[in-house]
Amino acid sequence: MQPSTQSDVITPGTPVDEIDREYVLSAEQIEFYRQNGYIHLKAVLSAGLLNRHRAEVVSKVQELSTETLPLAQRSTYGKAFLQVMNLWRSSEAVRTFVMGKRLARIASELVGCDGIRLYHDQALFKEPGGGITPWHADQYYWPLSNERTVTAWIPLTAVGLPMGPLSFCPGSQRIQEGRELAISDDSEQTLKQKLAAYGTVEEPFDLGDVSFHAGWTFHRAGANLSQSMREAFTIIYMDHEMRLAEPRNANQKTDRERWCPQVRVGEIVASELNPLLYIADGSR
Ligand SMILES: O=C(O)CCC(=O)C(=O)O
Repeated sequence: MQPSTQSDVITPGTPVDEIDREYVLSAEQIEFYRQNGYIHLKAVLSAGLLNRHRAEVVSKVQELSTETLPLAQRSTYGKAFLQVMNLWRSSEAVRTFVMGKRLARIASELVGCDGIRLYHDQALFKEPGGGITPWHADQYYWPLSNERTVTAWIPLTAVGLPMGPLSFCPGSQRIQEGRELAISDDSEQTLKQKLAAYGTVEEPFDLGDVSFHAGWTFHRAGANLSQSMREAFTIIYMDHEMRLAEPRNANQKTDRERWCPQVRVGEIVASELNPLLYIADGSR
């Protein structure tokens, strides 16, 4: 994907915070996402904004991570990253970032829905020497009624290839086989073989780049071979009219309790944890 040029739209006289300002997507970029199930966008956020966000996220991960085992004693999942979820609930600064309309609007336009809600956020910090993130599709974990979901993967520093940037299998959001696999050694082995014919796109990320991938797009990340922490923050978005589906596996039952409290099967997933982030008519 060729880098897009930065193309903010600012109405004269109405200062808008960067995190709410529009990032104009071209029709080609939207088409690229729909064909390939992911897109890597350039210059979405400024270094200043990201550095401030990074400082807060790093301190929250230090405070809230419950991982105590040395890398060598962890499972494949545990070696992949330190994972701290829904930071927007414990930090006002992260809340402002996650509530921002800039990324939510991109999500809405890529998915093709007229409003976006939050499913949840998470910090995914791959430690120096941390292992691979095995091939998987996120929506295996989610008790959601349709495919209108998208994750923004936001590196908080530049991420070169040795650090394990997120990589994607283009077009794999249409593949049904392998959707039943949780992140594991098995998903890595099985999907590596199944997806080989489709290829993998693995690219370094500059600071400011953000990728978006669909819930059923297969993706992975390499090990962190560098001496630095690979710090990524993700926001998972869903169609604002998404409904709760009957959980289809144990992981979906856990997700339902964690991210959709009090929502009943068939209802719109609009608990206090799922705020409306963007509406195309301008009302939000
Ligand atoms: O950051 C990683 O290593 C994995 C991220 C991922 O799988 C996701 O955001 O869906």
